[in-house]
Amino acid sequence: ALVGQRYLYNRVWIPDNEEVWQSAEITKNYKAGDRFLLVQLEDGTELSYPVDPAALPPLRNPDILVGENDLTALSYLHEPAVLHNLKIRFVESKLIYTYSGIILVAINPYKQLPIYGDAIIHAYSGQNMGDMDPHIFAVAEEAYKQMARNNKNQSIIVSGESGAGKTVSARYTMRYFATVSKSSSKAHVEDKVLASNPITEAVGNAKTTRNDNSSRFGKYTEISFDRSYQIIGANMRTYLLEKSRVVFQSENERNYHIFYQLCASAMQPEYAHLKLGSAEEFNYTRMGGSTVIEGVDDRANMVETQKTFALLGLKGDFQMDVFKMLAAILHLGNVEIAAVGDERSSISSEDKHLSIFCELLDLNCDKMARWLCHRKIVTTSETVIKPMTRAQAANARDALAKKIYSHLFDFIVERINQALQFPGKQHTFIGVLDIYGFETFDVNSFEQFCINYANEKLQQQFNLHVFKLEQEEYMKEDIPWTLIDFYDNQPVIDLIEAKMGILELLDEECLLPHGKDENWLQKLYNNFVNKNALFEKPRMSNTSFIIQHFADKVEYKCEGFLEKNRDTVHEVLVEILKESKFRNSLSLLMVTLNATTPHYVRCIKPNDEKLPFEFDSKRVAQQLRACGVLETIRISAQSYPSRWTYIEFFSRYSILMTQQELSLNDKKQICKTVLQRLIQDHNQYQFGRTKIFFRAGQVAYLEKLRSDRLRQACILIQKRVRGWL
Ligand code: AOV
Ligand code: MG
Repeated sequence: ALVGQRYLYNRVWIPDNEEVWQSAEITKNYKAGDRFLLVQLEDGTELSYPVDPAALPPLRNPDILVGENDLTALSYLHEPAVLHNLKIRFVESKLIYTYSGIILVAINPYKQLPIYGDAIIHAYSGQNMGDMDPHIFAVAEEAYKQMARNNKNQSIIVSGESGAGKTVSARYTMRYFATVSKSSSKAHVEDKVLASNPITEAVGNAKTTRNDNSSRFGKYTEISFDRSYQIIGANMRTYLLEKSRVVFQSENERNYHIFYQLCASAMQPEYAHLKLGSAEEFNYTRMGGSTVIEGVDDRANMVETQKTFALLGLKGDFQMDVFKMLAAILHLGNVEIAAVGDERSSISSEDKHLSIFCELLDLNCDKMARWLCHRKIVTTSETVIKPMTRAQAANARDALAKKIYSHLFDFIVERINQALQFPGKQHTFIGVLDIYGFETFDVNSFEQFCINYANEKLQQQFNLHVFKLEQEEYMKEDIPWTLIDFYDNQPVIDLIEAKMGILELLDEECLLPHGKDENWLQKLYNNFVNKNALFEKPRMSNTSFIIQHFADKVEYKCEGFLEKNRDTVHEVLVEILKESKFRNSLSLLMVTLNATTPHYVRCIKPNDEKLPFEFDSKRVAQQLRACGVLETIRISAQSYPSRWTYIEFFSRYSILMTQQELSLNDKKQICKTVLQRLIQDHNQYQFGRTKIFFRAGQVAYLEKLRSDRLRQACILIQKRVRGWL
């Protein structure tokens, strides 16, 4: 069929090193078996382009479809079409939002746009998604409307890579709900719900090389509504805070914002007892080399943080306790550990920072100094106390700092949650998920493994949802159920979480008294190399493994996996003891999400320089592949991407209908007869109850027939006119 269509269309996309794809026109008809395609590029250059007969270059869409606000309306659905459409909208029309079926694609403009005011919120309120320009508010409205119409809980799932705009999008959806459901009577419930954002950002966000305000944890906020669909409170669950940042930051990165806010306010008398100074004076805040962020005033932000705490009812005493713990962590990081020979270490009893640390937390200083440099080993027969080397002791000190911070973080979240509980019974909720997206760096460790595993689960949830929706639509339209080959990432998930999978082997190794990262890795090699296609051993390394994720291949370094896994296992245990339920689990999140109606927002970072409206095709293409947009497109392309009602079809293509066909009085029957005549391959469409379902490429074909007919008609008219003259 493609070869046949080749005669009809001469506009194709060919790969390009810079732009990923470039537009070209075929100048000589392609014949089956040809190894070269003669094409002309847009700048006029002629090119002989080598082709593989099995994979001819993708076709361009007819012009009427370019700039569509829904990508799935494109007739040819493939990467170049999607990329081109997004680019035209973003660069030429400055439109950052586009639908891709049920997904909202949001491209970060890196510029404040006047499209978020209350007037715009009210304009979207009560409207239908299809009637308005794509917008984050349209998604929020859709969730709100479906909640009210179906009495069902909803979720808004925001994903995308670091700096793509997830947190900003999540904030806007929350503002939308706060605005449309505002009631004058309540005690600023909406304001309090919104106030949870700046607080969690102060303690859970930090400057990274990719984003000055990067979230270093995942967050699911459930906004509760009563029977009249007004906000009556909220509840947050957080996931996987990056603890290592408390004690270590890479170059040009910072620790959590709150530390700098506190240091910037150190001179104020009420903080004198914290004995702080500038952020330059503390190891834990100066390690990244730069303690300030351009355009950010840490001191002013401290005032805001305090105000927000107060708004939530978390008053002075509570705040001071938090600040004390934070100051204690900074002092702990400055405690000096001296080596005593090769085997031992010690801390001077004069150490100023240790004594401040102990004073702030009300601890015994001598004991602390001793236990930072020794460890207790309990065996069945005896308990021995062993000295630690300087490196081990420094490690223990950092571990303590991480532990204090992560407990403090959980404690703050817990208190915010308490502050967001109001009297009144929750009728329904809308959950907003702002998680970190799929990550791959030069060196990937346990953190990336967990993040990518979480994304793998989200992707699966998404695939199943799309599949279910398709199925429902087919049933509604009485279309025989045709099996679509869906991409299913269950095999990767199995590799990770099934019995004897990567995680179980990791847990087992952690339980062994002499468990080692390398031994665990060896077991992975033994179990999976050449046995599981999604697992590889890198050719040049004995310390890493590669997983083929749905988005990309990622190489993980095994170093530190055991220790970090123990840490999470241990925390889970602590959690269980504390409140007999572990809320922080991924599977619980999946259960929640599955019980809601999901709405998806995929954020795209258009360039790495944070330049306004700059579209780097390479980077965008890479993200479209990774975030599942192309995957949905592929699912659409395999099923019936274009759906037209009979009326729509009739009015657009009546020009293609014969007098005889038009004389039939049943419009639906006319459409059927015409289509059967125009497209011989009956597998290319299906007649539903109210709509016609087209396979990819068919609408483009009909458009071509239509424009040819119009042109003929024009010529005919011109001839007649000339004849009259
Ligand atoms: P992220 O949440 O996706 O990254 P953010 O939401 O923090 O990314 O966005 C990063 C920055 O991009 C923001 O601080 C804004 O400057 C800008 N930005 C994003 N969306 C918009 C918008 N709609 N309009 C204007 N500017 C925007 V991370 O948390 O690092 O994965 O972990
Ligand atoms: Mg974020």
